[in-house]
Amino acid sequence: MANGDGTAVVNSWNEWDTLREVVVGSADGACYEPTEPGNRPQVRDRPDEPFPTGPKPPEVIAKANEELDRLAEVLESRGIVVRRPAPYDFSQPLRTPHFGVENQYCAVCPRDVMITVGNEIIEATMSRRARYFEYEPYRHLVYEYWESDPRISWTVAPKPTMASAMYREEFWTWPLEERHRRMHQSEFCVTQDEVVFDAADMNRFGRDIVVQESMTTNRAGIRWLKRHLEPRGFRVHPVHFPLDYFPSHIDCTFVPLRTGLILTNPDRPLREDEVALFTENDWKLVEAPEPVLSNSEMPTHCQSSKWLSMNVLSISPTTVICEEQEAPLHDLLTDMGFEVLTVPFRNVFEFGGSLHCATWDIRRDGTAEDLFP
Ligand code: DAV
Repeated sequence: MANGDGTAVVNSWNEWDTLREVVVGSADGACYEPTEPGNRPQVRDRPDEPFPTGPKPPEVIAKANEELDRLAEVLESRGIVVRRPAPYDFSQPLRTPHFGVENQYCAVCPRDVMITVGNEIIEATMSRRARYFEYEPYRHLVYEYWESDPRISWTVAPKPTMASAMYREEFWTWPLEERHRRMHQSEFCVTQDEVVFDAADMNRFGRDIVVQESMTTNRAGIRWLKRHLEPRGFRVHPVHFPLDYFPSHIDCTFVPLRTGLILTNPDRPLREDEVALFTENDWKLVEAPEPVLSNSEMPTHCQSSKWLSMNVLSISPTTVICEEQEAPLHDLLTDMGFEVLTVPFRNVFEFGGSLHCATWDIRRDGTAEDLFP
């Protein structure tokens, strides 16, 4: 397989090996996410109020940037190289042959679009119109890495049309009972006709890649990943969390912390027949504690759940960075032998992500291990 000796400029095989270089997102130029067939953003607890459009207020952006900069400083203080996205005008509307959208989103969450799989960088197809060009703020970095080391490969996944036919708009109006009835069908707001995936629906475990089927990743997307990665020596495992009726991105649901240990979401158990892969290989699944903030205490325009609490960033198999107010999680991790570093990050929640979402690892120690022999 494409298994180097771990010395390439781009080298990251899992979520926890010692981190050497990372991209931290930026809120510069961020806009509110527009309403579109793949997304119905709502003002928290006031679903009838119109969701704002256009650029986010400068003070909201400044507060998030302060926390992102602080994270960058903490990482640098640990000797990790930190890179940032290039400026990008997200207020530009988009018009393609298949859709138009009034503005784009932001570069707070590189994890959603970019993924390092071993020595390869993959740009995800993305699932929402406003995020179609979200790879652009990272392209200067991709070119730099790709030019500097011939061992790096770079793949852009096929762009879907994002035409109306790609979406199932009734999804948004299904009553709860209907969602429950359909929970094992894995049919959400995107249909199965085109290849669709966000990078954040993947977890990396050495030569095994786990992919969640979700609102942002369909079965064709998983098939594409399988056909792309398996000839390169990886194994791709689809996973499902049937009680999550609005699944999007795996990193608030299933969070590997080191070899043999995964932090899980007590509200979203892994489908029963999929647990065996982990338990039969002696992996321990440990439930995250109840988050400190309830869903209604999350920022007004945040579209993610309270489980951003468990969206932690591992900088080594023994050191984890957590949001500073999540004391029950700090205690659990400390009890399990981790060194816990904390940073304030609540103002970044407004943009839909926490520490894992807001980063993209470029280089960690290690090579392709077989963790599920
Ligand atoms: O579980 O609330 C988080 C999405 C992070 N990008 C959730 C989704």
